[in-house]
Amino acid sequence: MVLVKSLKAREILDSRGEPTVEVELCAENGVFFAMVPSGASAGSHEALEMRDGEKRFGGKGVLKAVKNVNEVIAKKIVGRDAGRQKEIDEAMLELDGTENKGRLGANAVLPVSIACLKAAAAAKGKKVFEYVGELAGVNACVLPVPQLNVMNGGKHAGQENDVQEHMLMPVGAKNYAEGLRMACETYQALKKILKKKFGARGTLIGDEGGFVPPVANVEGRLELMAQAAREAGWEKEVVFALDCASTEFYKDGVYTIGDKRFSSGELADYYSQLVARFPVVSIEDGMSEDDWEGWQELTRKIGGKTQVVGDDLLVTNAERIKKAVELKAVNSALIKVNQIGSVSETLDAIVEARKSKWSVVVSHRSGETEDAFIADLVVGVNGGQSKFGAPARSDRNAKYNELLRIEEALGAKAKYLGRKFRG
Ligand code: 2PG
Ligand code: MG
Repeated sequence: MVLVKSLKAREILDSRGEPTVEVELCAENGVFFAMVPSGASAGSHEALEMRDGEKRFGGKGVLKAVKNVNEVIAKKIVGRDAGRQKEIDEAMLELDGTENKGRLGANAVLPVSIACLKAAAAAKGKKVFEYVGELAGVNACVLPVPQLNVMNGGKHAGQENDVQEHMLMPVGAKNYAEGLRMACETYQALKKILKKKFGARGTLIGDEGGFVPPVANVEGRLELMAQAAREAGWEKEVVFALDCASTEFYKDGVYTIGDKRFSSGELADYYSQLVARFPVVSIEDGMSEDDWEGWQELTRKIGGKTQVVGDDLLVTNAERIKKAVELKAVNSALIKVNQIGSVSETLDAIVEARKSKWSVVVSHRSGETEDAFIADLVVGVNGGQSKFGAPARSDRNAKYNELLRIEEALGAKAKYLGRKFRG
């Protein structure tokens, strides 16, 4: 039992210099903080991120969400046992009373939910990942195979009709720390190649710390990544993943990448060619958020060998995951805590995905903070894969570094799935 003594929210900045919510929770055993991330290529089925819409911060202030924590949520949560995660989350859901947290804002509910979890973990003398494991009913010991976004495109790089993320996965490593080193060495080799080829313009970076060189097409970017892996000496150890974020380049039944236009079927064929030509083992958001038939076709065509990950399609929502299971639309779920807005509902989504033996990828947002909770979450649920951006900028490295600490704490118990990253 650990009583919440007080709850206070404030407006802070995220990695893009835009406002977000931080909660400071005072419990009997100390003070605990939680911060909310924010997406740029957000799906339309996500829980509501409440923005003020007033002049300050170009409409992006979050003082309404802050007020909702301080004046509405605090009344309901102060005096409760932070160790009763489900009850805390349900109380907030009831208070909100909408389908999408439209009254309070997911950015008000989520940090309270996470701060309670941190307080409860500390009260039990557990590390956060261990306590997540207890909540999820698993023996938390699996370090994720990271997907590291080393080349940014699309909305994260100020470009239109473009694939968003080009990622490295160090599947040939024997543990997480070694995998991180392989990825970093490849990232640094890529930086050298880009500098040589394009000068200083080649190593500018996007929102998630990946490079944004003047290479407009996916094939060109993957070739450069392959060259970097070769030069770093990790050609055999490193494979690739893409997040196309295709909702951003879909309109009226047509997908447009650069100057090429595709129907869903043609796009699925294009991805088939890509995975045949490059060591691409995972494709996220290959189809748009409501193009269920496109998703089915894609999974039929490449899902046997390739991980087909739903992000904007599923929005960490157990109900949408159930529908995707029924329709055989994907074989993997991306998990983002702020898409659904509470710890309990995030765990429900993971349980739903696991029932069908899908793989699970725990993900950051393009707008992040120094809060490393998602590193604890991915190990806590034995997620097996993470997506935390490039190994650059402290908003991303806060997570990578937390995973190093967790692997060290687990010692001989730590597992790394490597080539069996899909579980
Ligand atoms: C995504 C995310 C994170 P955003 O599409 O998977 O990489 O981007 O947070 O902008 O939605
Ligand atoms: Mg995505």
